[in-house]
Amino acid sequence: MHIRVINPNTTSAMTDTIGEAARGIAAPGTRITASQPSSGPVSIESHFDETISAVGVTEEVQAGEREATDAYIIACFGDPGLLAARELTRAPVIGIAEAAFHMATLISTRFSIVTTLGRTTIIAEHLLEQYGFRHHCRRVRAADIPVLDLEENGDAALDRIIDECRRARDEDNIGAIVLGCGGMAELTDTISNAVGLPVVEGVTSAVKLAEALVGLGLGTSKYGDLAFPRPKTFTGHFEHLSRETP
Ligand code: 2AL
Repeated sequence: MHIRVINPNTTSAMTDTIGEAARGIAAPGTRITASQPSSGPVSIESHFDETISAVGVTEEVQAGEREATDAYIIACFGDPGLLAARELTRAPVIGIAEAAFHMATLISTRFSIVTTLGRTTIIAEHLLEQYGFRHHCRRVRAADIPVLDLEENGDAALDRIIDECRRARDEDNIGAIVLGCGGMAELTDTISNAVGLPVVEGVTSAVKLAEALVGLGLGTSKYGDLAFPRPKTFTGHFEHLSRETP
């Protein structure tokens, strides 16, 4: 089984972290390719960053389609480009936010999310609404760290995340914590040990869900809205995406 894990930002150190976390949890027969767009933001912490990064995500899926790829993971907590990516392949495509939400509801009645910057909490809140998980989540919290601090100031970032997770444990009446950034992929055990609650992380959750879907023979439905996009003309910067109408 070959899973392509796409880091939607262009920081290769974070792509490496994500790839290592995915390989660390994958079943023996699973091969992980970790990739990132060639262009785009170095971190994703705004609506603008998300929109631009989604184009890169679709390009990475198209690259995956040129080789044998059994499943895709979008390893940013806003799941940028998720539905567009699903239109481009028959393989399953899993976002790390939706993966973590599903896993957390299987082991707890209520969870809180601990993410990076305060301004990104609205992105997680929108996804909770969109995916139907709003009533499972007590609170979306921020450790108030820029995404790249996870790579550049790892120890200080970890301390702030643990502090916020302890506040969530003590104040939110929850059973589990969801980590809200792809760059937190390797912190699960450390945080769980420090906080004493189950900690759910999206990259590792998505790998296990992808393996389950592929094992079940399930891929993205090509009926209805997730069918391949209709061929059409694209102009200007996106002209290369044009396809002839059959
Ligand atoms: C993210 C993420 O997972 N990767 C990134 O660059 N930005 N989202 C977040 N809330 O920190």
